Amino acid sequence: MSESLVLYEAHDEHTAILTINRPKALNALNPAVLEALDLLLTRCQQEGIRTIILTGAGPKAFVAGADISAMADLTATEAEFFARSGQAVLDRLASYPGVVIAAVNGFALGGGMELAMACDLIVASANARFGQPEVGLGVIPGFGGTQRLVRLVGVQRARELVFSARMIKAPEALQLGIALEVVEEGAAVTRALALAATIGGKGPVAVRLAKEAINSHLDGTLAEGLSAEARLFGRCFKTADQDEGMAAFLGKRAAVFING
Ligand code: DAK
Repeated sequence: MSESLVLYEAHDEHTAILTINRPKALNALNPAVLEALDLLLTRCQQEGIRTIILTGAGPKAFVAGADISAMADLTATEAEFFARSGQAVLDRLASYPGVVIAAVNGFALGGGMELAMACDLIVASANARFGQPEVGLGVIPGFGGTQRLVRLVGVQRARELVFSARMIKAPEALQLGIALEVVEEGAAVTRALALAATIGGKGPVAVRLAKEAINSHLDGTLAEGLSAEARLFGRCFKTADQDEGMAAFLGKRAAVFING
């Protein structure tokens, strides 16, 4: 059997590292990789994984884009299907009931940048390179790049990056708000694990509901977002974690959350 296209490593009971594993093709995304990722997201959910760290195999690339050789001969109908199935996997990442951190360890181009932007947080190594080169190939970003990039950097800068297909280095990605942090080369996964540990000490239900509330801002108006926030805030008060978190504060002790 061929080696797995996406590797699964349980770092601890609640944290998994998923590694896109096609280093010879700079981890380019083809339908089989997307399917493998989709299956592993199901596994993560079934196993109660609260934080997923997504990275690329090898020192050179996170993901250098959709696989150009797999895309070159697509018909318009097949291309639309490919785009929709890619978007579906990225939507699963974006709405995963837990935190997803992209550890970008090199090129994150095209579909690779879109994959990173579908994650909740992006930690970039100093050698990370981001870009949406699609117009140079005669296509547009197809995995949500025209939408998520606008939300991260604003309309005008997104236009400039997409129209010019300009590749940017880690410091600019940090300055534009694409990367949350830049760490030294090779240290992105380690830093992501540290973030996972910090988040893991908080109320897991509250973190999930906070993600849902923040995402609802992205999908609608401010009024809709505030309404969702109020609803989800109310839901917290049905949880044992809320009782525990507040009792622990008042009792001047550390909270022990049960994720319920
Ligand atoms: N696809 C397939 N193979 C790729 C690849 C890619 N995206 N990127 C790199 N590779 C392969 C190279 O072909 C090479 O393979 P061999 O020749 O060794 O067999 C190997 O990885 C190493 O790459 P290089 O030799 O080129 O390495 P360099 O260091 O010289 O250059 C590079 C690294 C990242 C600058 C360069 O490889 C490069 O420019 N790669 C292409 C980057 C790119 O254009 N990415 C965007 C792809 S387009 C849509 C859905 C989705 C999308 C669009 C539409 N719909 C269906 C509508 C998304 C599109 C994209 O992501």
